[in-house]
Amino acid sequence: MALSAWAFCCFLGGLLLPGGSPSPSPSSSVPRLRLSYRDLLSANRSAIFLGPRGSLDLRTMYLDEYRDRLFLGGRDALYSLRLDQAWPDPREVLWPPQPGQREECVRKGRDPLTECANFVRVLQPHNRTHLLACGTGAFQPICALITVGHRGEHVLHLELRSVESGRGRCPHEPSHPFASTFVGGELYTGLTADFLGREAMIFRSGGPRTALRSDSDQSLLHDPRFVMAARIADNSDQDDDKVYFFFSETVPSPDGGLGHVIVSRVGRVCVNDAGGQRVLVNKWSTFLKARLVCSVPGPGGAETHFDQLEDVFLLWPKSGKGLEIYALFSTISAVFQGFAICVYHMVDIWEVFNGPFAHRDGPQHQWGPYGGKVPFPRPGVCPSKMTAQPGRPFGSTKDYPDDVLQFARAHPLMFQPVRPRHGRPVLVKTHLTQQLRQIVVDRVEAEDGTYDVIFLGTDSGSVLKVMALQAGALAEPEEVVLEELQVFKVPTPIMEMEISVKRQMLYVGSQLGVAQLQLHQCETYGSACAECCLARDPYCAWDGDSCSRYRPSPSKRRFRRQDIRHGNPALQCLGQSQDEEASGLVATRVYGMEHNSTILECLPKSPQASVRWFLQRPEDERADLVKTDERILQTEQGLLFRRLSRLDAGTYTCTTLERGFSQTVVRLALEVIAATQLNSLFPREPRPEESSAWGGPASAPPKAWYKDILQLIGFSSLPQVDEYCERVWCRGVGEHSGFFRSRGKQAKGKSWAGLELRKKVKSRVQAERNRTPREVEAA
Ligand SMILES: *[C@@H]1O[C@H](CO)[C@@H](O)[C@H](O)[C@H]1NC(C)=O
Ligand SMILES: *[C@@H]1O[C@H](CO)[C@@H](O)[C@H](O)[C@H]1NC(C)=O
Ligand SMILES: CC(=O)N[C@H]1CO[C@H](CO)[C@@H](O)[C@@H]1O
Repeated sequence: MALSAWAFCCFLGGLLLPGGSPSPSPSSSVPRLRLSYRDLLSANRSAIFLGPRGSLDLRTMYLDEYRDRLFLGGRDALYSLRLDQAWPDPREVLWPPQPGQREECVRKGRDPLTECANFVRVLQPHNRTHLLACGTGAFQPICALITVGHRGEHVLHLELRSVESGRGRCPHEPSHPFASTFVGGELYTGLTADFLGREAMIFRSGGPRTALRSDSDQSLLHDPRFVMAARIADNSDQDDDKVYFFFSETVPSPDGGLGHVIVSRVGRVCVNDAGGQRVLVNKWSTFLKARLVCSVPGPGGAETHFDQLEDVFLLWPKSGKGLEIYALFSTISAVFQGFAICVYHMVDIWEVFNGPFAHRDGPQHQWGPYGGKVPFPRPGVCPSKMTAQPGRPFGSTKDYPDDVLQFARAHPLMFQPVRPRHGRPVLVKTHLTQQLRQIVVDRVEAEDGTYDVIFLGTDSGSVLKVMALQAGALAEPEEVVLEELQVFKVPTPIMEMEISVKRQMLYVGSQLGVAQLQLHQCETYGSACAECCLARDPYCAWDGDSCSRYRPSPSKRRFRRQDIRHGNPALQCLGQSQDEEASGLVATRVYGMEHNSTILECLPKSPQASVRWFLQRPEDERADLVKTDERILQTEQGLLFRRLSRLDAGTYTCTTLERGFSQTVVRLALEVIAATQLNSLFPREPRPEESSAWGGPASAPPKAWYKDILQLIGFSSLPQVDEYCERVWCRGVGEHSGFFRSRGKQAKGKSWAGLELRKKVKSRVQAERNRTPREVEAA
């Protein structure tokens, strides 16, 4: 009774705890929900494709929303999966290197297993029936057309006649950073295009036009790591379309010292660039780049920079302008390892490219804004209606005056850097046990606003689902980690992530294979309004019966309960509470042996909740907070008794408190078996042939408690004995350390009861099952 009164008090937010000091509520950067690989599979939240050989050695992925298919590029093979039905109906096409090339590759000293194969790294839509695929070809890149059929057909076929050299279109190395995009029949790539991986360039090829490349003497690119390439229309004039590249570079230290620093860049070229006529022949004449800054302002103007670009996601607006670019950065500082997410507005990038060019008089000089006269057409501007004015016939970059091309060649860098929205990251993550590799963002409409849900792929095969809540332009964003999803069974870096908003799915690729993951599964959060509300997942809302997918409806009637900003169930779920029901939870009977150790398990769904244990002894009126000491420890798994005393018997209630909301998770009635009882039950090891002795006069166990045990276990369900033992009662000494280690914690308790007892109970139960029903009745 006292317990439910307490729960009621806290439910209303007035927080005064009866006795004991509350454990501090863990920060919200801890995932509120952690789902294991097995959890995800068994709930149908995810499905995995590893190919016929158990690993694809995946390098690239192309999500084809038009055809409802997912194409995968692996080692010596390509795959096609159907997305429009439950069964993906996988198709495979084998594509090894050209004859003799594998041997040639090995002969040149490359690794036969990890390098001398055809790793498919390019999959781009060629036309309505074909894809362009390129692979490393065992260090001799090759490209080919792949017949994939019209929409509705499911074919996959390599056009052998189309196989040709892929030099410039695909790197030689299987893993070197690389970006490509296919625009107007031509492939744009950012890569190192030679065998030694030294000649970095942006390359365009594949169409009727002559191939175009970066000028190598110019050192436009310093050891670049390309992350992404995409066509972005600057305005409605197609002539002005550009392909943007996102990458990081290693440049000489700006202070003129000997060292090098890493900086991140956005670079661009005009789609209609044709190179120069006398200068920059077959070279880019419109290439420009600018620095992307992502830093946290510190005291006294010192800034912590996140300079290594890891991944980029383009968040296209539903309509019109306003492209936003989400970028994931890391630091490579020796002091600490951290990650940051910065958001850039495309308009800010344009502004920087329209601003001053960076200039310096010589390598030893400081960079400054170029102050002289800039020639016309302005370098970096695409030939279009704007440049082709009467009397100024600049219809192609080949018509550009030499001074324009010379200027472009000498000034590829903009003076201003691109700064992120609000001037700082939306999210900073330090002290992570894992590294972040990939980012995907979904803009979700919820009851109280629009939220960007960020999916982060880690290097340990998991995906974090995160929000950065911004209360105002100046306020520090609040990080909310909704879920941590262990997508792959073994730790493996996530290399590719694609979102299908249409299907509400995320496609997650690692070297092993690909996982299809639902963006949300609202029922996982629980079956109470408060649980749904505490989850703060903008995809989900309480509909009166269950936690289900939230869909914005035009009518303003408020029948959906959701509170993303505050996650306050007290306001949302008044009259919807199921807490009373929970406090009426029937206690489960559990047993522990005197002088032995035991654990009362309580695993709250949310690690953000603080756990409290209450004990009501048989003679007590009310429940009191359990006092912990060296003998009784509160662990992440539950209440651990290192040495059980008879006085510990009673009803234990595990409650959680989260955002002022309290819940009963479990109720356990602990009975303590006296050491003397134990001996009388199992005087000697029973053997199968002695089974009829069970219940017989010779060894009749006089106490009633064993019946309870067997009732709990159930005669007919022997496998549950193990499970039961595992959970509450008898755990082997060797097993318990693994149990804790798997959850990243070390328990202090060493002695565990029950390995012996478990064996005994098992053989007893086995014997019981072997008996005929009549024998049971007779007993
Ligand atoms: C998962 O999907 C399979 C096949 O579609 C179905 O048989 C099974 O019941 C589903 N399981 C759950 C928990 O939804
Ligand atoms: C796509 O390109 C291939 C190769 O050039 C060609 O054979 C095929 O007819 C094209 N398909 C369509 C629909 O244009
Ligand atoms: C498995 C185990 O540790 N059992 C112990 C339980 O307590 C009794 C009495 O102290 C011991 O004899 C058992 O060895």
